[in-house]
Amino acid sequence: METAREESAQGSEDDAAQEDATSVADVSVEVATVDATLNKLCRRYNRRRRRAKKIKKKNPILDLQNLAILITVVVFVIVVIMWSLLWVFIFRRESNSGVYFAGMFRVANVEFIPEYRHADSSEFVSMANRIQHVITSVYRTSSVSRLYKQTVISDLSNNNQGGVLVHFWMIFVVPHLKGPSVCEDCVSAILKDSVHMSLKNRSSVGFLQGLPVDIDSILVNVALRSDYSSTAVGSQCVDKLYAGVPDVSIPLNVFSSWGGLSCYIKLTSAPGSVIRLTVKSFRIDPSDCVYDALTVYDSLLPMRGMILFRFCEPVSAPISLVSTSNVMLLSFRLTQGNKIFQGLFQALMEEQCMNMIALPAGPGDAGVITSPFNPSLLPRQCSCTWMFQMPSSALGVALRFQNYMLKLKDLQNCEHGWWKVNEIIYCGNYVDHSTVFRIPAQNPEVVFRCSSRSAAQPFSATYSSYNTSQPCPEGHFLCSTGLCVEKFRRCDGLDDCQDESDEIFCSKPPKICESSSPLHPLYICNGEMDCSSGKDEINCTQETSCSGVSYQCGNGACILKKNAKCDGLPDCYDRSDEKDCACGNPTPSKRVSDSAATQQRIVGGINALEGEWPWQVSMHFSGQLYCGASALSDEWLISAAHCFSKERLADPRMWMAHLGMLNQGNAKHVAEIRRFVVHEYYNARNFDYDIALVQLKKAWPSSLAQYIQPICLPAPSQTFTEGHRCWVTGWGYRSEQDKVLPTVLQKAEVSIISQSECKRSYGAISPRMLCAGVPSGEQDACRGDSGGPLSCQAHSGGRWFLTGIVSWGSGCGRPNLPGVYTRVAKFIDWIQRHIQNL
Ligand code: 4AZ
Repeated sequence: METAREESAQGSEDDAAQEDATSVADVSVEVATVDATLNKLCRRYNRRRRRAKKIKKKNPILDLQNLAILITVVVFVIVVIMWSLLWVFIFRRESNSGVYFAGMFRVANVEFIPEYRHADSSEFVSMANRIQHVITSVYRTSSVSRLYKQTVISDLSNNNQGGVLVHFWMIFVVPHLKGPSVCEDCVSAILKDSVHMSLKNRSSVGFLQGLPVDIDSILVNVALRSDYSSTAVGSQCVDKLYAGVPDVSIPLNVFSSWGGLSCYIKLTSAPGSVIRLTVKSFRIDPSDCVYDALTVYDSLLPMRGMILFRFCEPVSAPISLVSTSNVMLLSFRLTQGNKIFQGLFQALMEEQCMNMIALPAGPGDAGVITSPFNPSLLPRQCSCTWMFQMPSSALGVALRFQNYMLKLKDLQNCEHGWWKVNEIIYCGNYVDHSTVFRIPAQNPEVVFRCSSRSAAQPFSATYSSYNTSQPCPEGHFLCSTGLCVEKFRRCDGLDDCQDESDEIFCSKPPKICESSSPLHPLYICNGEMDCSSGKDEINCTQETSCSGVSYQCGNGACILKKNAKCDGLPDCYDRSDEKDCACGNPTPSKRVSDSAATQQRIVGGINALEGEWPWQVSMHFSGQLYCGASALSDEWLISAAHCFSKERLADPRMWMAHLGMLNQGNAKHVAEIRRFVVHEYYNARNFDYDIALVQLKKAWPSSLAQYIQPICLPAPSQTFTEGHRCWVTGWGYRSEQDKVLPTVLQKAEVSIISQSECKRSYGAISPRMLCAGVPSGEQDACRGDSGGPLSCQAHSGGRWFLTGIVSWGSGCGRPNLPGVYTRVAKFIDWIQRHIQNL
């Protein structure tokens, strides 16, 4: 076919060549008659066209080919045109994106005039122009000059340190590829360097083209374009309020008619004062600040480094917080709905926190020291000094804190307060119990500095004198928390010291069953027959005084039976112990072959069976398994705080919960997350309070009850004595060196380890922690299992309880280094405070 076409094309070319030769001869002969020649040429041209047509008719393939070429050319041209248009109008525009910075600095030696408060006054405009000009010339002569676009002065306010505080926006236009060249640190450094070069006489004020700028006050933060446009001059949603007279309350109310918008209120107060904001009530949908939020800034622009506090949950009891200087910004983000904020603000004169305290010699509390502005939240920056004077050198000062504890400072920074007590440095930390800090000196000086990034819980401490040679009264034991407890409480099975220091290294209490003296409380009604006569397990439903080892019924009465909850027997008079027990009872699954069930896997684990752990959840961050969790209800999961506490991990939109799953990727239900409730005392250094609740956006459908089921929460009194066997489950690594996660859910059997033994292994074990493992270490949890359950049954066939949450450990599967779990029984009140109707 192809050869035939080539041949015919060759033939026609020869004919044409022949004709051309003839025509040249013809023209040369008949040169006289032009008309005739033209006629002849026309005839010849027509003849040639007819012949060409004949050839084309003869060859339709050639026709198609030309058409194809034509179409290709047309399409190509269209694509080129469209691509050019796209590049010109979209990519070119997008590849030059704006980068926005919010900044502030103090202009010293300039007197503030009230007209500066109004952006439309000529005084503001003239001052703003001057500052704008200075900033512009700094950046126009810097390494980022080509990217710098403009500076907009947003606010001029009077400042407690004197001069004028300037808040400004800076805009850079950056081609995508050059993005990093306008990093926050670089932009900030350019301004600081310029001031630094002009510093004189060891002062912090440098002169930028005659403008006296305080280098210590410079702060530049990258910000959102939307923040710029919504706070810009002329925005509909910015309100400015001023408190000129101290202690006068000015009401602040925001209603849902603002719904769906980002609105701002800028507060300023007279120089020398600070601002106290009181939130009386705030009605929003709790959503981890994703949808509704009030963010309070210690500045007049939304600067990340100046966040004082974020309200992401509804507020019903008043909370107040205090700014560091005389400015504050409230940024409301409210979605549609009935959202209401009610509060007030007032100017307060700055406190000089310097106290001389002379203590009387007698016993008992002599007074109270508090954090500045208590009960307002602890400010971001503050300093207080207390100088105590004791009447005798034999006496020292005892400070009894409510929810706070001082610990010797180590290499790390203090996050919740920095203390200097007689030249020794301590860090403050929040705890959920009281502590006593003793200073064995006659005239100690105690200095406190706030050191948190945002406002924190306030503290107070009662002070009293104590005898330095005998801190506790006669017959008392000194706990590591500084508390004094009666000696007979040592080793009684109850955590009287709040840090178990009265319960560690106790010899195992003897089981004296025959004597008339009472049996150790550990053995009474713990569900195990400790005396052959069974006397330790009789009359367990009889009411007793309430304590940490008794079960509290719904009506408030307490019974001796420790594990009364959901054990199938109504023990409480009001039968409340058997209420809400639709949990921890997996539907029996078909038995799998023994070979599958005994296949050795991770740190002694084996494949779990379908439906065996229906509360097990796999938490995926950015599409990857990151942690485990357990279902508590159709809307709430429970996991470890460390899974969600870092900034990057705290965004619920990045997470998905996979429920009713045995093999990764085969979840019966995948749920979006509404919010995380991370324990407020979670300590990232030692993993104390490592617990978090996870609220799903939507409840999982009840039709999946066969595959997804909640686990039972233990009662606060629940005890599983050492050696009790439980199971840890998860899709975490199978060894420390493992690089591949298992597909099938793994389960490993581990034994509860006594707190004393756990402390022997690790030292710093808090009462909120629990160890479980096997001496060889062969069965253990590992990376990826965190947040998942340690499930325990009181007896075979009984319901399963969430005794622990996988938290930490030294490596995985190491001998005598068991897994450390969050002790869930310690958090029942906390869980119930956040999940009503559980
Ligand atoms: C972890 O990194 C982790 N062997 C969890 C548990 C254990 C160790 C590490 C316990 O998530």
